[in-house]
Amino acid sequence: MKALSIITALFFITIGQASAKVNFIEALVEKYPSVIDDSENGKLLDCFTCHTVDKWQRNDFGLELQAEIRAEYTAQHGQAPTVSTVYDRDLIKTALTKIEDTDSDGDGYTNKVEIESNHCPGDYKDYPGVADSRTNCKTEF
Ligand SMILES: [Ca+2]
Ligand SMILES: [Ca+2]
Repeated sequence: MKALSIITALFFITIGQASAKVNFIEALVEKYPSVIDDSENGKLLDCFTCHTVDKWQRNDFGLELQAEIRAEYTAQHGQAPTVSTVYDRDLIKTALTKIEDTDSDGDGYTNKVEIESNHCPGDYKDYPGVADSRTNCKTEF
């Protein structure tokens, strides 16, 4: 019985992660259509735009986006989200707007400038003007 509970919990955690990824990527594309149009390889359409090599951890951009999403969710619903809350695309887009003039990774370029030029907003080593042949924003800090 305990094994079944663990399997069930893992199933819902996995579904939650997949939904979070899909919702984030859909929100990113809706807000910044250039991530597809200007991207040769879809570099930003991946978990590593917000997460580090260890996908359980967020990079600086992911942390700021998470904080804004939680703040916006709390403002809209009158209560803080739970661990299993799956956010809708509009909420994610609102949070993206709120942090687009921020330079999350401290490389001198705002998140909006980086995203619209196909550079990683959570990786200070990748910014406009730097050649980067990676196929995603995977970094090892
Ligand atoms: Ca930046
Ligand atoms: Ca950057």
